[in-house]
Amino acid sequence: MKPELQDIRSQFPILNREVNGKKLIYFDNGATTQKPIGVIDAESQYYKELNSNVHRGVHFLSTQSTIAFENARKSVQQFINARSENEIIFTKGTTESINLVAQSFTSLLQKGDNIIVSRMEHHSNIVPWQLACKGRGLELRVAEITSDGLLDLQQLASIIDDRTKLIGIAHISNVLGTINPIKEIVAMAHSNNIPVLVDGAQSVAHLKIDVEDLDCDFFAFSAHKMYGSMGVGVLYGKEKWLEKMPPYQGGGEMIKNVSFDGTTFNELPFKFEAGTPNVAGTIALSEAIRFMQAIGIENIGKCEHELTNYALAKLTDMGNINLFGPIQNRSSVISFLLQNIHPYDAGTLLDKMGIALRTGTHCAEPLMKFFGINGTMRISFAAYNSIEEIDYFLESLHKVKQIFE
Ligand code: 7TS
Repeated sequence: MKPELQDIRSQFPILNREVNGKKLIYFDNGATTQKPIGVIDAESQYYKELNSNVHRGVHFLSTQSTIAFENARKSVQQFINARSENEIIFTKGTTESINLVAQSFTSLLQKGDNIIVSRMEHHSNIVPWQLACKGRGLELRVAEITSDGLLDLQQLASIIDDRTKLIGIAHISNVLGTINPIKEIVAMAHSNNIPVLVDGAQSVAHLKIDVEDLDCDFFAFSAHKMYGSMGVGVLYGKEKWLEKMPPYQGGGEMIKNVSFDGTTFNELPFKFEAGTPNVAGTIALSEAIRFMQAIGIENIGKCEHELTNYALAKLTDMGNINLFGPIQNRSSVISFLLQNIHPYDAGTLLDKMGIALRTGTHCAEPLMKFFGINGTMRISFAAYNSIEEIDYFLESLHKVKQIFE
C-alpha cells in the first residue's frame, strides 16, 4: 500500500526548516532531491560503525564494508533489472559515467566516425563527446527537436550513416520534461548496429527503469537525484561493450597485476573503478532504492504526474506565460517564462517567499539557443511535494507578477 504523503514528508528532516522566515517549498528536485532519514542515517552509521576501505583487507571492518558495498551493487542491478552485477559500474555521478563512455568507447573508433547527441541534452551529454571527438578526429552530429520540444525522429534517422558509432540521448530532458521514446530510438539504432547511451539523470527517480526492456547499451544516472547521496553515480553497460572497452582511469583496484613491463587489468566491474570510491554514499544508495520501492516507483510517478498536470493547468490560466516542452507524456519538470520578467529577478523574489526553484540555462545552452532565450524558471517535483505547495507557489508567483506590473 502506498504511504500517505505526510508519512513520506516526515522522512525528510529538511522539509521542516524555514528559509527566509518562510516554510521551505522545495521545487528544485531536478537539480537534486532531498534525502530521507534512512539515507542520512546509512551514511552516518557507516562512519560510526563500519568505516574501512573496500576490497583491500582481510580484517573485519574491511570485509563488512566490502559486503555492504557489493550489496549496494546488487540492489542497483535489481533496481534497473540489469542482467549481471558486472554491468554496474559505480562512478561519481551521471557526468562521470558519460565521460567514462565518451573516453573509453571512442578509443575503439576510427577517424571520421561519428557520434550523435540531441539538442535537448544537458552539457554533461554534450561536452564529454566534444572532448573525445576533438581528440580522435570524430564528428559530433546533432539530433534536432521540434518546436514543441520533442525529438525529431525523422531528422535523427536522416543523420545516421554507416560511420555512426553511438547515439547518446537523454531519457528525460531536464528543461522540457520530454520523455524520449528510448525503445524506438534503440530499435532504430540497433537495426544499424549502433549502440545507444541513455542519460537517465532525470528519469531514474520518476520512471521504472528496466534496462533489459529498454535494451539500451549504456544507462547513466546519479544517486543524488534519486534521494541518495551526492558524489555517487552509476554506469550500466552491456557486458559485451564493457569487455571490449579499455579502462577509463588507472590506479588501485582496477588492476590485476602491475609491473613496468606491462599491467593487466581487473575483471568487470572493477576494471572501471579506479581508486577508493564513496563507500558510505554507495551503501546509502541501497537505502534510497529501498525508500523509493517502499512507496512504489509507479506511485511516485503517478503522484508527480498529478502535480504536474495541476501546475501546468494553473500556470496556463495565469496568462502572459511561456511554457516550454510538450503538453502531454511529460515528466515533472516545468520550465517557463513570465513575460517581461527576468527569471533571475522572479527567482530571487520567490526565494524570499521560501520557494526553491531553478533559474538560468539549466546547463542546456544549445537548447536555449533553439528557443532564442537566455534562460527560464524551472520547477521540478519529487515524491514529497504537494498540491498545497503548488497553490502557495502560484499565489507567490501572482505577487511577483504584480510587483513588476
Ligand atoms: N544529465 C541530465 C539530463 C541532467 O539533468 C543532469 C543534471 C546531468 C546529466 C548531470 O548530473 P550530475 O549528477 O553528474 O551533475 N541536471 C541538473 C539540473 O537540471 N539542475 O542542476 C543539475
